[in-house]
Amino acid sequence: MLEKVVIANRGEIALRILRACHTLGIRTVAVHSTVDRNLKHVAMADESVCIGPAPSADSYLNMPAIIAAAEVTDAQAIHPGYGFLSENADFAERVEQSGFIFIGPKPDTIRLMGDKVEAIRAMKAAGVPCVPGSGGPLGNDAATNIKIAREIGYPVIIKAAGGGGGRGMRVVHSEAALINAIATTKAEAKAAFGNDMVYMEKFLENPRHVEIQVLADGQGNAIHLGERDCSMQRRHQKVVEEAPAPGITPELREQIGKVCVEACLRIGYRGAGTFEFLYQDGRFYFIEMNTRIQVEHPVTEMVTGIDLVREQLLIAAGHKLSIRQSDVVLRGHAIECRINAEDPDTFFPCPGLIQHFHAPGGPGVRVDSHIYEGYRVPPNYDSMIGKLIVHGADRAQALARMRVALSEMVIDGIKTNIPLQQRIMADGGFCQGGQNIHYLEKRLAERKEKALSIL
Ligand code: MV4
Repeated sequence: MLEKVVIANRGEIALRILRACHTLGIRTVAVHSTVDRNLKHVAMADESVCIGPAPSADSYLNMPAIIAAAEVTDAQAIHPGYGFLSENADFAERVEQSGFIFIGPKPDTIRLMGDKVEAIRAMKAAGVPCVPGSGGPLGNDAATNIKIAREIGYPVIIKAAGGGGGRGMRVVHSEAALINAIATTKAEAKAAFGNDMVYMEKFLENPRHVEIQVLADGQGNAIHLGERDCSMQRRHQKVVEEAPAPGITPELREQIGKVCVEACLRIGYRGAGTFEFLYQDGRFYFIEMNTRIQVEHPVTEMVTGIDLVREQLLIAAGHKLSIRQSDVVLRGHAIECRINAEDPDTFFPCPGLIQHFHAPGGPGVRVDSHIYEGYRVPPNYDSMIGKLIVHGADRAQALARMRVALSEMVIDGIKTNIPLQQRIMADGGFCQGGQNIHYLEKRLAERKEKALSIL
């Protein structure tokens, strides 16, 4: 087993990784910025190293500082968590070149998935269903691009190869707007990612975001752990996630899961991974693969009983997968509400001092959070301060448990989005299940309209 792991992240996921390490008897090194000395996991870690000032660019994105921390503490491996350097192929490569284990896929796999054009090409070749599209980068010939769009059929979407997660995309509804849209998307992509490569897909108008969790050991074994529905989002930020996805039959799950497992084996995937699909009219369309542990991984853990971070650590230590596909049994339903330090109406971030904190509890209730009374949420990072996850025998029970848990949860001193989550858990459309990616934003716009007409 690994002996000592550097946790190259902060907040709730750093604490989550620390718990998985300690459960396996692995010692931990917390690396943190100056404003993060008071993080909960820093106090709990066996050792800690300050790696730089508050700005992420100088601390959590500071590759030499993180690798130096592994060197001075004589650690063996580095867990990147999510965000920050978690999907940076150059970082993974430098970690390996420095003699440490990067807890994640091989650098080349991360690089492949970071190039969305190449990722789609590889997945298509591996038999994964993709959105009808250009099947490669767009060239500079207008006539050719017009022809490609006509064949796909409008509306189309232009996406940056270096983008992902909603960055660098533009929907085009007519031929009149196509050439300009391609030029603008290319210019923006060049500025944002230093790469002006773009591709074209059919724009799906009302899809759901359904993603498949996989685990692979890079030694010829791979399994899938079913799907999550992450359609409840605002501005490409997920707000609520659940597993399983409402309406996905066991047959459909088995079919798409098998396809993902085959693709993992084909590309020699190692570690935890997520295949992101758009799901519309009963069909799955691959859009991207995430090569990290994801924020929403707990809903999969709750319905499968599998500790995904533990599995990441075991795979990194060179173990073969000990779970067979037939061991994976989905039980009940899980829902996750992201808890953000933000105004529930304006979504404006609200950092500050937490004066009182009461965590909810009871059967099937899980709180993944690093906050405590007296903790000050710094203004320098993402506003997510925790996740409330519930499990129930079915969706109705999970919903009921979430409503009670949200009503029990007290976070005083700062504004949080708990009131927003309470409204979502009471919303007719959400309670029905299976809403598409535009649902939340539509409901929020309606609410804003109503408020304006009253005042
Ligand atoms: C799309 C799409 C419709 N059609 N691709 C946004 C995030 C990035 N991962 C891909 N995204 C989309 N790609 C085609 N061909 C709609 C979106 C999209 C979206 C996807 C998932 C979750 C939320 C979304 C919100 C707006 C647009």
